[in-house]
Amino acid sequence: MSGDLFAAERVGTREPLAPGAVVLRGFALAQEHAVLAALDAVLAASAPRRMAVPGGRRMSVAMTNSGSLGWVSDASGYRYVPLDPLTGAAWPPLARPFLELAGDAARAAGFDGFVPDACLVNVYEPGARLSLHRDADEPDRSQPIVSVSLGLPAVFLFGGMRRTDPAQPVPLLHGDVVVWGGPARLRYHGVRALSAGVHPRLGARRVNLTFRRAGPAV
Ligand code: MD3
Ligand code: FE
Repeated sequence: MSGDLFAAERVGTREPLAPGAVVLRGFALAQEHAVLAALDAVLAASAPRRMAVPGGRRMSVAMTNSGSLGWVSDASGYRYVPLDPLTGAAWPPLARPFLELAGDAARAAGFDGFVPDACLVNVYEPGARLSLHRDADEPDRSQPIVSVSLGLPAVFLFGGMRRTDPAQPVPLLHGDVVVWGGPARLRYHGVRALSAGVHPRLGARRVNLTFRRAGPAV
């Protein structure tokens, strides 16, 4: 019960991380059920899979996509593609609850008119992590990225413009949304190894949605 009381206190607050980057606590909770239903449809159509990276290893995070473009990685590199290589079909489309949440969060962070064309869905099981990287595969850097955390809690690492810059740990809970753009768009970031646990709706998993504009600038 006390957990719910603390949760109610965080929801609706905003925490600036740096110019261009803000955490909107609990921002996805108002549309939680519609967003989770849309997520279920994506997971059923294009199963999450641990992709290979150049060099041959596989990522510990399983990934899938929604939208007209999806991010993939294999031995030959990273890119956005219109078809799921596993099914040969288009990625499942961006459902209205996804588009509304992404647009509303971007607007709340000061980025009006954000219309994503890609949503990368990251599925973490305990132990899965994302090492420090930048999101630099999108040609239109004027557009922000909107990140939605669902399921088990995680510690996000918010770094600087160089890989070796110190990274600030940011705990992210179910329903938290992070928007980053402008001067923060190319900062290094990562996610610490997920701790064990069970979330009432998502089980022993964390799911992160990142909404992006991956196509050419409009
Ligand atoms: C970047 N996903 O898919 S997004 C990714 O939680 C990715 O799965 C992470 O990085 C995840 O590429 C984290 C959240 C995020 C938050 C704030 C940032 C990324 C940020 C600030 C600056 C740069
Ligand atoms: Fe990233």
